Amino acid sequence: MVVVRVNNAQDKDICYGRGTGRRGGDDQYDVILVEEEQDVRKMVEQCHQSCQGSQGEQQRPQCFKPCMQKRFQDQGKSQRGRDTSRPERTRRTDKQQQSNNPYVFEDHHFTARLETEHGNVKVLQKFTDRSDLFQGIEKYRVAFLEADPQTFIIPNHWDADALIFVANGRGTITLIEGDSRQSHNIKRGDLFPVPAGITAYLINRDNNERLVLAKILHTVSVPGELQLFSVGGGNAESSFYNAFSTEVLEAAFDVDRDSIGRLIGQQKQEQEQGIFKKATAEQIESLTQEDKGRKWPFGERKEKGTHSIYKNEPSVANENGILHEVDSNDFPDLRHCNVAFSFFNITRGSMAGPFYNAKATQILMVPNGEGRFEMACPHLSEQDTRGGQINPTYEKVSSKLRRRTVVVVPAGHPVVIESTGEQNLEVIGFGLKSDENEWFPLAGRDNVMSQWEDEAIELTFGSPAREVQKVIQKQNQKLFFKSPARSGRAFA
Ligand SMILES: [Cu+2]
Repeated sequence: MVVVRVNNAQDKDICYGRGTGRRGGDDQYDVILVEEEQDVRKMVEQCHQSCQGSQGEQQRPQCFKPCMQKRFQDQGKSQRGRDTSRPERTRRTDKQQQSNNPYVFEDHHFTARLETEHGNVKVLQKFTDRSDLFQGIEKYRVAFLEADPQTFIIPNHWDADALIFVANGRGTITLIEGDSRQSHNIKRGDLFPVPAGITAYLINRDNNERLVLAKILHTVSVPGELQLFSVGGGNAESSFYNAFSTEVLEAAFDVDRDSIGRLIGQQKQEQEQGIFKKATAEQIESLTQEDKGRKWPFGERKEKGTHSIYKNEPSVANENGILHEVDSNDFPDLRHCNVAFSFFNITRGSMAGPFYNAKATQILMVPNGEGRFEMACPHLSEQDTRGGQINPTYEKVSSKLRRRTVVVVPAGHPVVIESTGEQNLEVIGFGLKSDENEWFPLAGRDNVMSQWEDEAIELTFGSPAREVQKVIQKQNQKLFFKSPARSGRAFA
């Protein structure tokens, strides 16, 4: 899944007598070496710290060098003393791999917050638990909700503002705000916000299809910590009312103890437990009539609406794919959560990009299909400092994509998404921290180089402009292209 280049990073290490003989220049990819590289990086960090300051290496070599030598010796001892049989090594390597590709999240990075026979809510781990690179998006969480046909999800609220995309199925969402109640029918392709603290209930009104919602949540209480508040649906333990003394509840509701039992913990035996409940056709019929709630009397309240991504023309559409985008100009509710939305439908055997996002860190979520992605990341690579020059280098981050894979693409990072399965690849993109994100293609029509003057091209690439132009202008599709396999080439 992960590829890590170690050649440049090793140069420094060789100075301290632990080189592997692989000096820079030979494009070596080797996972085992990553382990050593990580150890060395950690030691360098520790020695910088204990020698006071990141310039310790240059400014205080008398401190830094002995510090490193000592740590190498210590590590050598601890490694000799340790059982270095294969399982241990493999496990560590997996961990190192993970830390070297913090951008991809799979099924096992989700935790079920709610799971019953008729549905589940799965929340992705906190971004900053994975890597410090995600400090900028610390407050955001990602979740999927799935509900069986004809299922009611009991009223609840979260301590987070949610932006929700209907990835599959159709349903009805009802929001309660003070004395106003609004119901909206929702279907595949709809986007809608549910503000923090607003009580909402949801119904899958389809007879056959599962309702699948992809959510981005912006926490408003403890940064990145997400909590659900529920009346429990008849089982006492999972009701927040249950945390209060019965006497308090008796006084608050002005009823006796038995009556309080109806709110918590007096569920009929035959009724199922949990937050997902099967509903009858009549109940669904009644719950799914849109906007039958009492209207806000002053007429100035802003409707918390829904927006279909298919309402406007796609931003890009050709035989290789379709891109739908929604920003706060199309759907003003997005301004509150400061999120731009994209939906890629990539034709089988095609790909999107390379492109990059100007301002948004994009959370890609796969609701359907299979594929792979590649991204260029300067964070994971070392500067190339050979020959007295200092230049940036870029690590290739890549992974397979399948249903529920989540990928973080930080702002500015060039990325390619390829559809490799038997069906189209669908990718949801939540663009965080920018409700009006722009993206720029790096190949094909309108690519960033297409506006450059000839002199700029010649100075940049060192070849005659007309020859470079042939390369820049050859592809005339925009954003979506045939993938390497279909156009007869394979990925290296
Ligand atoms: Cu990066």
